[in-house]
Amino acid sequence: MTQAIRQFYFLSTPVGPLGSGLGGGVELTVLNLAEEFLRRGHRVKVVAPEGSQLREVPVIEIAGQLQPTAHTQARDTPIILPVDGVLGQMWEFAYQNQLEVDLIVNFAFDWLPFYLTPFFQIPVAHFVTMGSLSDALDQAVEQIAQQLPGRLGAYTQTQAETFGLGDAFRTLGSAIDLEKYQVCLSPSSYLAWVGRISPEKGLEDALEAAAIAQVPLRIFGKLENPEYWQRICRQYPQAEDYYLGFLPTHELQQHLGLCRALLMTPRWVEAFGNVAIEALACGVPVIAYNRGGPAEIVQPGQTGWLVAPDDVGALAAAIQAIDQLDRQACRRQAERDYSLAAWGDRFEAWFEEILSLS
Ligand code: HBI
Repeated sequence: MTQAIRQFYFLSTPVGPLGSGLGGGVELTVLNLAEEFLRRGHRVKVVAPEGSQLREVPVIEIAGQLQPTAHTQARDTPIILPVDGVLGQMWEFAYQNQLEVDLIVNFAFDWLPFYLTPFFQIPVAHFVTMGSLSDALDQAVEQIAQQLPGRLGAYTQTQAETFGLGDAFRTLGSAIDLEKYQVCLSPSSYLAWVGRISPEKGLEDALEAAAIAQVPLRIFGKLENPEYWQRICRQYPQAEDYYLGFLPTHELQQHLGLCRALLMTPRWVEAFGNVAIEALACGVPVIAYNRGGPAEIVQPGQTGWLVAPDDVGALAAAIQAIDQLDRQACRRQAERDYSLAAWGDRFEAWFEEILSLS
């Protein structure tokens, strides 16, 4: 059945311009979904802070003060709306122009878009990009779950469960452009760890497990927290030599493909964990704590191992059992579950369901 052509506004995160990296994983999500929907013939415009770049995706740039990031605040933080903040300006634009589109999709992890939803004539869908972080947002999400069922989307079930709202969320997973990743079936001797170098990502556990297993490690990622990195290097002097920097996808996937396995050691509930599917796309199995998004991605004994969270000894034992895993099966799983086409179908079905109810 040919899909109806629809018109969308995608309202991006207010914490930074798209392309700046400040928006983390949600930048990739907005870019990939907009490109996939344009490929399908839909009309998409991304509303985002000024300075946003999105290749050939139409962007409506909005001026205003950037929104403070939610993931560094306490649970009981009051709602913050800076004077002339970009978040308010983005939603003012959406409200004034709502009749131009069939559906508005929110990608901001902020209170305002949820609060405003019932006042719009046009339906607003919310793709929630992190687990529960604040009481204010939890309440706003719960309001939507009760008043407008079907309007909430998330990456994974474990992420959705942090809100304690039963099956109020539709889980959409994530995707990557598989053509950018080549399979490597003959790895070298080292393991990989990929991610922002920041406490919640648990890099020291990967270093400890690699030391116990006596296997070298390669570290890739943004040096987000320098004082934390200094602490790591004092505790594990070899970390300096292991660190290869924050690489663009093309170079990262070349290094990643040469790894025997990727170690994922998240301390928090990782909403998804795109690095896991990047590794699988290169034929690299994933050894991860059984927590958050990676726990829904890894197929134990096939494409990786899941171990008890924070159990470094169990990580080391899993490293000894890498050879039981199948690198071809890793690539096959990426193609089956994490292609842009499969992911685009899931979003299209979600949006059609909302539009059929509106
Ligand atoms: N904080 N206030 C706020 N709003 C966001 O949209 C937001 C954030 N922190 C992090 C973030 N988005 C993204 O990096 C994650 O959603 C992936």
